[in-house]
Amino acid sequence: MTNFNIEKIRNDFPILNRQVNNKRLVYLDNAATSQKPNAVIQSLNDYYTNYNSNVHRGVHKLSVEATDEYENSRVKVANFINAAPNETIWTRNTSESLNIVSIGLKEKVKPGDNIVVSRMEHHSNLVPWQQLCLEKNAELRYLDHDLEGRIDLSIAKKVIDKKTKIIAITHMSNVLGVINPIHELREISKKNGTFLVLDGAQSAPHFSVDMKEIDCDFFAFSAHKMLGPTGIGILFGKENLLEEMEPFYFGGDMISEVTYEDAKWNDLPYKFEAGTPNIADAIATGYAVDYLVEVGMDNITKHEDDITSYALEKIKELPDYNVIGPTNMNNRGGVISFNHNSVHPHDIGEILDKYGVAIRTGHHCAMPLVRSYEIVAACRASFYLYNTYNEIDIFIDSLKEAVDYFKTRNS
Ligand code: 7TS
Repeated sequence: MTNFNIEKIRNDFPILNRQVNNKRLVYLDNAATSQKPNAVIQSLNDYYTNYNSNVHRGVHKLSVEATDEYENSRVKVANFINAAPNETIWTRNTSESLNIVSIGLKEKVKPGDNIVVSRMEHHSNLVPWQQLCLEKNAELRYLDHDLEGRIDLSIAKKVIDKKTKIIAITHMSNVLGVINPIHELREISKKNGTFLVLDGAQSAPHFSVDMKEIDCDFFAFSAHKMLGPTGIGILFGKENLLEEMEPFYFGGDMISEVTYEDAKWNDLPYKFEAGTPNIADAIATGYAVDYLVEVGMDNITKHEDDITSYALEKIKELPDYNVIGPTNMNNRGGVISFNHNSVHPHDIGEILDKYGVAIRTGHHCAMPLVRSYEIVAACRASFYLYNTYNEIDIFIDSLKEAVDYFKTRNS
């Protein structure tokens, strides 16, 4: 694997040297947010130290520099997903991106229509559609999946019909780790003339996504899950659809002309970017993208597949632990949810923390999904480019220790 040097990569992330409870940090909560390399941290410092200024306004040097960096970063993100810069809108996060789409498509949905989602959506890609259906007296329909999270396409063909206006689905589940069959769903959506909205929060950081190839109408993701800062997200939308859509926020920068009576909207993408944007974090996102491109998305996917497969086999060997989601590597990413038969997920999470191992426990913002497995919470380990086999070994050993701890305590 060219350019994939795990030691070098780890050296680029200062936080990975941190001690937690006198142990070296093993960070396995990447689905929640990723760590940041020096290049991203330094770009924030550089902006505030050397050229902090507002964008699209002044003719002075600092404003020109800030505007150039800000727009250059948009081009980097657009290239990263193979889209045009004017189809690449800065938002706050995936949640905001999806809300903008749901509000923008509101007028397309009439009483009696339906919107189709999967049963594994993060609340960000469920609640906006639920609310839209309630408001419009439309029906929210679900795509069923099997125990491992595989969507049944034969059922999907029946659920999606001519009354379906929107299919909104996660590209990869943040709980099950399953990668959904979006190409097949695109075909079904085309036959029925529906919009396809993808939640790319867990896909864009981990494998290469190409808007032209996927051919979705909208795609939402967050910089903080792909080595970038918090507070900045991206919404891709096809140009003709964004042109048609009404803006969500009104104010500075999103207008081309204002009179006392009315206003005209600015060109794309500015129509959707009211007010002073999150300049520093948008710029830093460009440096995150540079980093991912330099390492190579295919190398990252391969590395994650290798360690996920290793971790999956090890968890499966542990007595009384059960994997929730696919138990093989077909169409799955580096997220593994699991539980123990008798120890509560929060207790496991706390014991792991004593070993410096950070995992997430809870409902993972997918309450209906977690409940459908007749559990209230799950443990989740999620991996990224800087995780190592050695870290997986530490994680697995600490899972054993957690059970031993509770057995001894309760005996
Ligand atoms: N969609 C998916 C699939 C996600 O995993 C998340 C965040 C979001 C949307 C929302 O992203 P945000 O940046 O707007 O918050 N997922 C998680 C998680 O799994 N644990 O913490 C956040």
